[in-house]
Amino acid sequence: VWSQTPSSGLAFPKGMLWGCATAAYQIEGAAAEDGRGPSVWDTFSHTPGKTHDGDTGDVADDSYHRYKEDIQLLKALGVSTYRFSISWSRVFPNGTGSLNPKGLDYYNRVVDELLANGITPYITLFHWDLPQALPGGWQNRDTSKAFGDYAAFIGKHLSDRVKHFMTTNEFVCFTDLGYRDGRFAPGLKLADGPANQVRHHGILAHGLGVQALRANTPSGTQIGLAENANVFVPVMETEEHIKAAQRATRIGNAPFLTTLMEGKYPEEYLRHEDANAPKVEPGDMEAIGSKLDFVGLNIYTPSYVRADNSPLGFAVEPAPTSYPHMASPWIQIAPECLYWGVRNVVDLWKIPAIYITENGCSSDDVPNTAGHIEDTDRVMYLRNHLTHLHRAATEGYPVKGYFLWSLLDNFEWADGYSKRFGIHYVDFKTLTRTPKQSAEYYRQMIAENAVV
Ligand code: GBH
Repeated sequence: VWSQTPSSGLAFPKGMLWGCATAAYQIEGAAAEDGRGPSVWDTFSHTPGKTHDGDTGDVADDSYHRYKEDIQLLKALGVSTYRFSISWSRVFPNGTGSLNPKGLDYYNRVVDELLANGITPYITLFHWDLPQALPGGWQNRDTSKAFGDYAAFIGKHLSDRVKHFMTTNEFVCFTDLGYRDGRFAPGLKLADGPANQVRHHGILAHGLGVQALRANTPSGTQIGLAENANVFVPVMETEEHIKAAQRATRIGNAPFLTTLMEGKYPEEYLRHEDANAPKVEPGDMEAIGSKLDFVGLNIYTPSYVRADNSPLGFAVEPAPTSYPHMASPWIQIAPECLYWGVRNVVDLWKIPAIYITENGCSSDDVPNTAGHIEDTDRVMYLRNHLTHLHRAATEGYPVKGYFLWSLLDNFEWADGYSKRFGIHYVDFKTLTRTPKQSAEYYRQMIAENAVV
């Protein structure tokens, strides 16, 4: 129920969806319970030196046992939707082959509990926790096929109640960061050729996943993905720099979103990679270019770009060291990224529906003596980003919903528990959840359907 009288002038269009996002390995815990098989993130986090303080997702937020409590937190916020991911190896401990019925049961219970509380589930099939048992991981083309089979199974078993699916989350994080930089699981540092092949298997998995979902869900099921497209903000809002930002968006996302949207690798990318370009088999590009019902954008921070006379016609401006950032140094605060992130991709590719599938930030949250967490920096971050999203929505860009990252403090990958992204504070000793000031802010915003 949207209020008709927002206290600010910044009301969102009626029907705008508000939600929170999480991911399985970051919140569930119960890593070895009820037949779950290990994922590459279990292996990686248990390898000395790979995560902050050797933190692992063994317990995380224990949401596997506390999901009902977490759904009550969502309900108290008044959200209409919740984006969460399925742990592939909880359902198929070996990635392929035999089902773990208790794994599927868990997600059935989560979906039913959400629906009973009036919250619409949005499911991500893959948020980086690849089953460890799949030989060669994303280096092996068979993994893309295994993903298609897994997608078909989930589609078949959940689409009676779930109407929105995302195939994968953030290609660059499970391909380049895992296989080229080695900072994420599985921690490899491959050369360009094999690393580009890993990228190809990632987007192929998405494509096969879309095809499998289409074939195994009722028509009308909405299928998309969640992608951290690089966002380029023009240094000034003038025509030449706006065009430069668009060119940068196309080239700066070449092997991922651009290839999905155009159904082929851009010539510029193939020329640049030359002998290291990925090997493509017949049918791959057709799958990869599958039509999507929506594109989900995970947006935290952009790059500034200006027009220039170089062959590509743009230059990215590096941030000076004085540029302000949140608790995670990579989150440089540039709220316009929510506007330009949406505008650039819609102007380029005429996408019919956009969701912000993640936006949020880390903060050095510390409970005060009364136990309150006054995360005024997170509130500042949210208010300013939402103001720019409001601009996109009111200019007619098809923004359908917004998912705040994250519902809870959780396992922040290589940063372990040292970075808190939640609007609920989690005491990682007692696992108690406490709403932060930002939760109160978000609840009010949702109630008014307006920036407050
Ligand atoms: C998203 O990743 C993820 O989808 C989500 O799981 C995650 O919790 C959330 O955002 C917050 O991070 O430290 O300079 O080496 C965002 C993509 C990739 C951004 C890794 C930070 C490390 C930068 N992230 N990157 S640095």
